[in-house]
Amino acid sequence: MRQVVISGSGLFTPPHSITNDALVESFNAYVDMFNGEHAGLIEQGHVAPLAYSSSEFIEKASGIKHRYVMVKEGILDPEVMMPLIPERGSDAISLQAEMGIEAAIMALEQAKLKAEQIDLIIVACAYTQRAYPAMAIEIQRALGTRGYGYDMQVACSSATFAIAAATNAIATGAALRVLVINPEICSAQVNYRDRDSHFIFGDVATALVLEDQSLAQSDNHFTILSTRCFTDYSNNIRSNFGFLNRCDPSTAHQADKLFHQQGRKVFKELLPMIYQHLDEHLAENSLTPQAFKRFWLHQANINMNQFVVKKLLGDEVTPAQAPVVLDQYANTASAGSVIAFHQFSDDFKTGELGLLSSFGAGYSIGSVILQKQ
Ligand code: CO8
Repeated sequence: MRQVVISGSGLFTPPHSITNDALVESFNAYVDMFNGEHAGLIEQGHVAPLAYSSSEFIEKASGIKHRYVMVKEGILDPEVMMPLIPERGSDAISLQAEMGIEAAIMALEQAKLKAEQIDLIIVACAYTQRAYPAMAIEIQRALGTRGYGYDMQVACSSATFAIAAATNAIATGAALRVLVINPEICSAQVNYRDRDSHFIFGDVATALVLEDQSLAQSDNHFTILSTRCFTDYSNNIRSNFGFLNRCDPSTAHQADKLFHQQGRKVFKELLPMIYQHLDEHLAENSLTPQAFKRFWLHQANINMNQFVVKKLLGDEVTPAQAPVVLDQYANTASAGSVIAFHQFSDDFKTGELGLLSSFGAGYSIGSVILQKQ
């Protein structure tokens, strides 16, 4: 079996920035508007009044301070509350492909590779902007890579599941060099009128180059020692968006087509699954948590991550052991742990171990054990 390495990573940060305060101000303006318009029904007890959001709550409950978005127009307008993204013609490059390409170019540069040396692209993210043709194939054409490409969706675990798929493809010889790209346009899926979730997500794109170690042209890489994937069905994080929506016009535009979740339940149910998954993955590889220099964890909630690292390492955990990027980027679905890897992996010395892990809707959990070469 071929040894597989990660030899490059890339990060594309969208141009627009939204602080918690700006988001809360627009949400609260929407609340005033809604409560004003429904004052009579609220007074009669037929409609429940909406409550204000607050930056203090958001930061305390999630650790999020800020997010980036591809298009800001509309999001903060209480009459609109969604990004207004004009549709592009079929011959123009898609928005999501454009984001992915930016990250991919950076990852290729780091790996010292040209696009034509790649023979598989996997676009892995929570949502693709169309069903077909695959975003990966559009990116393949735009970059000039060889071979084939496909899209896959496993919500927040898309990146780790794609790393597992790419590792298997290289190990078995189906491909020699793979680009895994995670272009996340979360802002299109957010219900900015929902107090429980209006603050959670941001947009971003990340990319990784994986290749057969014997072919690697950069000596700065991480060997993939092992990957592990787990799923267990749950409705607690869900979006019902899809082609079937138009087949029932009476419900086609209801809020369930956007992201919604039972955040508390997710927290309680997912944490034990994450502990068990990571325990088993480490045990299978005869490793203890203490053997790891760093945990590049999924970036959904800072409190959740602290539970995970404390369970693994005890109370004495330094920020460098589990870096946080969600304060700036918010939850970026599959890309969060890859952003953390991209920003916090330069200080590794030969032989040091790191663990990249994601968890979220499905439920799904993925983990990848990496060793610096
Ligand atoms: N402002 C002020 N107060 C608020 C707000 C707000 N915005 N929202 C809720 N509150 C209030 C509630 O009303 C409640 O009040 P009370 O106690 O009086 O009832 C109180 O604050 C506490 O509410 P919660 O119990 O809901 O608050 P939590 O402490 O649980 O925090 C979180 C909420 C942050 C959502 C938290 O539960 C969480 O992060 N859970 C983990 C969820 C998670 O990790 N989900 C993964 C989602 S991502 C994923 O899987 C990818 C999906 C695909 C990508 C989609 C892209 C868009």
